[in-house]
Amino acid sequence: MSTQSSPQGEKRIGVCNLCEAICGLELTIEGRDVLSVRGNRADPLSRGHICPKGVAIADVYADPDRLRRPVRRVGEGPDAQWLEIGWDEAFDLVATRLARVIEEHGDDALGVYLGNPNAHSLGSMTHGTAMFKSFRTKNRYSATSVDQLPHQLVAHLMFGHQLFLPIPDIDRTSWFLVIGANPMASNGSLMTVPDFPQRARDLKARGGRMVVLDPRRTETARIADEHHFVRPGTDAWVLMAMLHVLTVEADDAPTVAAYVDGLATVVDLVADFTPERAEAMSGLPAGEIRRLAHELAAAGAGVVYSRIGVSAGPWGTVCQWAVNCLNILSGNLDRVGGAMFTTPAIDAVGTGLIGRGHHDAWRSRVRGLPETAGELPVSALREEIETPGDGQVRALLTVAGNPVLSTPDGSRLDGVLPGLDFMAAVDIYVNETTRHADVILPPTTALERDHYDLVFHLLAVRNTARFTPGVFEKEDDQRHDWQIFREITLRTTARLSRRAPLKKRVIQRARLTASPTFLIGQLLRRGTSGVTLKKLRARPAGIDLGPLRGGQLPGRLPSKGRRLDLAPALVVQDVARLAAMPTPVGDELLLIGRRHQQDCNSWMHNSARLTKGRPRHQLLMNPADLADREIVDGARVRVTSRIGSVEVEVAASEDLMPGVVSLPHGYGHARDGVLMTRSREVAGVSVNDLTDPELLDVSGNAALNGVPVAVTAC
Ligand SMILES: Nc1nc2c(c(=O)[nH]1)N[C@H]1C(S)=C(S)[C@@H](COP(=O)(O)OP(=O)(O)OC[C@H]3O[C@@H](n4cnc5c(=O)[nH]c(N)nc54)[C@H](O)[C@@H]3O)O[C@H]1N2
Ligand SMILES: Nc1nc2c(c(=O)[nH]1)N[C@H]1C(S)=C(S)[C@@H](COP(=O)(O)OP(=O)(O)OC[C@H]3O[C@@H](n4cnc5c(=O)[nH]c(N)nc54)[C@H](O)[C@@H]3O)O[C@H]1N2
Ligand code: SF4
Ligand SMILES: [Mo]
Repeated sequence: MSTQSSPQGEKRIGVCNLCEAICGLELTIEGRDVLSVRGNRADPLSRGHICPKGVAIADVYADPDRLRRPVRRVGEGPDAQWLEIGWDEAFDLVATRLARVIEEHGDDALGVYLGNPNAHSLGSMTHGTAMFKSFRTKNRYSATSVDQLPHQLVAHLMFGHQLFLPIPDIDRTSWFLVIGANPMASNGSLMTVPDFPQRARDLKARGGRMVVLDPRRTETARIADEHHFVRPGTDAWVLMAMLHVLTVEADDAPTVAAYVDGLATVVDLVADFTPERAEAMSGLPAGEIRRLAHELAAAGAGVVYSRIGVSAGPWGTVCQWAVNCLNILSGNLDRVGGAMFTTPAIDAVGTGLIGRGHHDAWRSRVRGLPETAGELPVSALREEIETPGDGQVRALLTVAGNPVLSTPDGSRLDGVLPGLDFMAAVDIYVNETTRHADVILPPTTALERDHYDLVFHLLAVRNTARFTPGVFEKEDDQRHDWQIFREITLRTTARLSRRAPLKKRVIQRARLTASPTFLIGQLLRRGTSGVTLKKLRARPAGIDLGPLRGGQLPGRLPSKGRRLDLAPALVVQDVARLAAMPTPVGDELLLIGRRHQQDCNSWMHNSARLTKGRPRHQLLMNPADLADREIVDGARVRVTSRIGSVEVEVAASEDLMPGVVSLPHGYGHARDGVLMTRSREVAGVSVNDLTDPELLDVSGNAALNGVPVAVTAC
């Protein structure tokens, strides 16, 4: 821990875990107070970058609404009271009730939901994973199926591992096509890229180009060299047409490396997907589609990147597959300036720490939806709780998640939670979801725990390693999340009549008892980078392992036989479904999401610092669409989908493609029993009261973008 005392407080190195950019922080603290937060210039990855949320990490730490000790709910709804209880009592209560449900109704009667912050906590990666393994339920859900599931499924099918994900080499590319991502607001996703604004300026300065396809002229579109509107949900047509140009229309027959199978199938598949058909579907002119394909082919070092606007759409899987194909066919996979694979100090892929993935090993009970990598689509959670019968979910454990606001038809999920026999939450707030829990177990937060990032070094635009000890010591009556997971696992399994063999139990206990930091030390020793925990402790800003390295394929392909499958059967079938999609009629409105730099999914609205000033949850709508409906800018409108309706203020914006409206997610806080003072004032409405659990990509990922809606004056 680097410590310097001065009258103005002590300097400490910290790390921000609020988004995937994992910025290094320099904090000034005094006693238990944070005096200031800055970016750490010495950090080899984030180089001093920080956004407004990084500063607000101090607000989470100091928030009086944050839970620090377990609470038990007494009473229901608006009259509910929360009683503080001791940790021992809380662990026993949770273990007893979970075990009872499993004993009486079977393993699948326990449902679990893992929220986004799990990926940002070391303890969750090491010990949370072990806890979930110990529950043998098929009713496992997470934010993955409202997010990046198509990326993982496609990586599993094409490369042989769900997390062997190609990352754009933004620092060396000369042509960067960004589809359905807004890194100026989100700071990058499946591309850990702290300081995106500077890296984008550097791209421009070396003569490179950035092109953005998005139904909204976003902050990223504004700084790009080119931006084109694309009708929501039709990117697959554009990408297929670009593949058509690179193959069917090319002067020379396309070639791929010897380790790539399936080229002929791809050429067949894209034969009818002409740029002209793509224009009719997407609104992007055929000539532009051809030019973009030619530019990519000629770029020398170019890369196509797409994210949640596309992966959380109706054709997420086809789109991610097509993106990979474009990078492969243009010769940009595994090449400097293209789409590259990281070589992190702890290689969660190569070491098998994270499984390769699988698909359709079982299906959900009610709707028959296939699992992916052991998870069912969260769009199926509500019906699994609501529908009686064998395997019905009767107890729910949520960890760092708020599915009532984050998943489709959230209000109906909200409505069925009180019917559970038992619900427990590992969370730091009484929020829209956890207010239904019988018990909430609050862990320590980012500034109070050690961190090594097992996930985001794997996805970063540069290879680095960093270990950050907790900035503050935890108080005696606090628990780290890994300690909570350990206790729930050991005490629940001890109460079950089905017992694993003694040897297995001894190993499990030993693993759960070792701290995450100890495990990191071991994992580093298993790697080949030469980085050790000791070296990392001596260099708290992090160790630079250099730029991404090309030429790693086929040696590092995780698939059996080190082959790359360009034409997985699942994708081939879904392309047939795409081909049958009717041409849009044009007069319906399509709803998409958006992220604002100062929002953080559903939970940072409790920071006064991040929520002061003008509200930013309005429905954005093109002035022409408003005029058609005789609605004035600023009016209250009713937005209605097949699922429900919400009332919200509308803001006219030329930035929206005509026919498209946008609402951010993570709002809708003014509900009985939510104990988050500032969030309740911010209120807003939840876009997921409009999104539809029936609208799914073939992977099971929710199609949150491109939802048909009507907008009327109130
Ligand atoms: N319509 C629409 N819906 C979306 C999206 C969209 O773009 N549009 N985006 C989707 C995406 S990408 C995601 S990732 C999901 C996110 O949705 P969720 O998975 O529900 O995650 P959050 O909204 O981030 O909620 C995080 C919860 O974790 C708690 N928390 C914070 N830090 C910690 C911690 O350290 N430990 C524990 N135990 N708890 C903590 C917070 O109190 C909060 O309750 O939303 C999805 N929903
Ligand atoms: N400030 C902030 N940063 C965040 C988060 C946050 O809540 N706030 N959340 C974090 C999380 S969990 C994630 S997963 C990442 C996500 O990171 P990004 O993927 O960059 O997420 P968004 O900013 O929502 O960008 C998605 C873009 O897709 C566009 N879009 C919507 N529908 C379509 C479509 O059909 N086609 C095309 N081409 N574009 C479409 C939207 O207009 C939007 O600009 O951000 C992370 N960072
Ligand atoms: S960009 Fe992300 S990691 Fe960096 S300070 Fe902001 S929220 Fe934190
Ligand atoms: Mo996400």
